[in-house]
Amino acid sequence: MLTMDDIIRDGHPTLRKKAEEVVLPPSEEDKKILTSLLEYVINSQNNEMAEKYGLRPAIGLAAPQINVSKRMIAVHVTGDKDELYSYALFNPKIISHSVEKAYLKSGEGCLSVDESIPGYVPRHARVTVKGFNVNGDVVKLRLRGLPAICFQHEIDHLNGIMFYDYIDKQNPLKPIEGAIEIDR
Ligand code: K3U
Ligand code: NI
Repeated sequence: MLTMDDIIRDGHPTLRKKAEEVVLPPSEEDKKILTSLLEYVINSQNNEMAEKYGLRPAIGLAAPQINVSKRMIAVHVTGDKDELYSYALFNPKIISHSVEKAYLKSGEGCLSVDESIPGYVPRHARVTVKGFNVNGDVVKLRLRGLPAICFQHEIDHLNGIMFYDYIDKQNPLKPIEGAIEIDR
């Protein structure tokens, strides 16, 4: 079971590398890693587990954050209508996105960043993500709202990108023209 001791922190070179594609069908080892990412995220949202093991709550996690430079992510988050998006994917890819932008009103956080960094993070409002589940079956998802933001945050980790890279350094709370504000 993963804990915060397994999470590498900002400044570690793995967080800035482009992660390698996972060879499919996946090895048993890669399946275990993928499953452990989703298990962390689910456990972190369970108050008893989070307290017992000191897990910082999260809605997503990417393999580079546990110092595995391979293209694997997990997301466990609810959408606007309380529908659950619970996915662990190999080789996730944004295959199309809206021109329209969106951002979280409260900004973003990251398990690999210990301090809070205020500022708006411009994202695509809607994305279509294609990836492969633990069995190697193709999965295609059309996303908006917080789930869309979360998948983009996690896929960025596979490309060595951190959320704060997008924050306007002069004016972190500069309005993002024409963007949807997500208040969650
Ligand atoms: O955003 C977080 C959250 C936790 C519990 C309930 C509601 C929100 C915590 S930070 C988080 O989940 C990161 C995790 C990371 F860095 F390891 F990937 C992912 C994230 C995705 C999108 C927006 C903000 C944070
Ligand atoms: Ni993160």
